Amino acid sequence: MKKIEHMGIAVKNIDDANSIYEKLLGTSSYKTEEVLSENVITSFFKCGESKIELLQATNENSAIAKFIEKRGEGIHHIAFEVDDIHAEMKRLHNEGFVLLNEQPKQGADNKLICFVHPKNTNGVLIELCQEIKQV
Ligand code: CMX
Repeated sequence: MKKIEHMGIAVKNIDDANSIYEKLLGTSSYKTEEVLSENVITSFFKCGESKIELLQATNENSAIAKFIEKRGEGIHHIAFEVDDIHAEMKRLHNEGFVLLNEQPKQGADNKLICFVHPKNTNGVLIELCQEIKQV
């Protein structure tokens, strides 16, 4: 794992949350993106080498909607940047972690991603992400 790439924060309203995080971080969101496969709208802020990702559900089937219903708004996941997501997935699987997808999938912000179930990571949802290199 190279570094914490971003922290994901589940929010009820992305516009309201954008205003709060713009004030907090002293900078504007550099990207807003809907991820259809995850049923979310995301907004990204740069903070030094790391990022903050705000996540709003687009429908009730979204993991974000379920999370907010159960636990309220707050930190939803920590994402670690990796060089080789296939190798890291294999390593974590062999270590006994439960991966939530068998193959990496396309996530927001030009990344291949894979989630690790929070039940084996002390209650924290972990994301692996690898930058998709443009050829
Ligand atoms: N962090 C910590 N715990 C979480 C969690 C999270 N983000 N989401 C759910 N949980 C906990 C719940 O509180 C619940 O705990 P208890 O059993 O103690 O009550 C348990 O996990 C099961 O919760 P659930 O509501 O029944 O949810 P599911 O089991 O259906 O799904 C999870 C949980 C993590 C498997 C699912 O949310 C998932 O697949 N997440 C990965 C995908 C995702 O989060 N996508 C949205 C973000 C996409 C992006 O970043 O672009």
